[in-house]
Amino acid sequence: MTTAISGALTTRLREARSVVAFTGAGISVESGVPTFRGADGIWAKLRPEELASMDGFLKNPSVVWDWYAHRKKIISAIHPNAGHYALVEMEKKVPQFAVITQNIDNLHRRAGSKTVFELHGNIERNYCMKCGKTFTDEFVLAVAGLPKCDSCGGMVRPDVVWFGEMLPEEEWESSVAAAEGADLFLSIGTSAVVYPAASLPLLAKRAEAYVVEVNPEPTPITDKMDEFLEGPSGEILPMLARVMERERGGSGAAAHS
Ligand code: BV8
Ligand code: ZN
Repeated sequence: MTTAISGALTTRLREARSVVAFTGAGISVESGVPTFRGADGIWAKLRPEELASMDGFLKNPSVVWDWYAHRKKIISAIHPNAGHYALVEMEKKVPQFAVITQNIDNLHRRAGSKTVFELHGNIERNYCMKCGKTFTDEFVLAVAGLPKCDSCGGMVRPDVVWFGEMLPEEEWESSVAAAEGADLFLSIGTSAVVYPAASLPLLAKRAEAYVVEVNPEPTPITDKMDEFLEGPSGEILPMLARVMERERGGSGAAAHS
């Protein structure tokens, strides 16, 4: 694991007024959430892109629902980890801080992050595809078989973005603005292969942010980063938060005023 960080990063941790943390499945691994490409069980034979798509749902609604019910149960039984909490600490010290996540596991909010842009939705929300009525997990997990809307009989689906579907406009616009305004951009635990989300680190780089990747393995964007911190986010992010605390002399949030 990388332990040393550059002077340039130390300076940004001390002086950055706008910081973005862009996260993928890797930040939740140490909480026990399998990565997206690490699907286990009966679903391992199907490509995630097949399961997480309208075609896949219409072709095999019960297979797709069982996959989401399985993931809902895993996620409701686990907790945020030190990586999530380190971002909460950093948010308290920086005037403008945003978490942009591809994760649907709601762990950033559960850790206490305030500004969170969910690009691909949230697995704890569900809605009727015909009338749009929303449903809790209690409702959808209580019914045997496929959950149906109790007012129009329509099919209920998780409120996540499937492949081939547009991202929620407001979340996307806010994420682009945050990336373009960042002094420091952290790309954490993502393989950076799913678009348009994967374009954000490069967008920030073009807008002259200092871009840093945190991952135990290199990714397709590593060679375009200013710095690569090799290791698990649950260890590296607390280290960065400590450096920020030390460099900012324990001063509380200069901003948020
Ligand atoms: C769209 C929600 C407009 C559902 C998800 C341009 C080029 C090529 C293809 C496209 C393109 N534009 C659009 C496409 C198509 C497609 C796409 O990108 N396909 C890919 C596969 C090539 N994009 C779309 O369809 C998007 N919509 O473009 O609409 C449109 C419409 C019609 C036609 C054209 C365009 C919608 C994409 C959103 C899909 N929904 N999730 C659900 O979760 O069920 S995507 C899902 O997969 C996640 O949200 C995430 O985005 C992605 C998984 O990636 P990661 O999170 O990075 O996870 P992964 O497992 O891959 O990697 C984990 C990483 O963690 C690894 O690097 C590992 O080393 C690291 N790691 C492991 N342990 C740790 C760690 N890191 C730190 N600490 C550790 N301990
Ligand atoms: Zn309905």
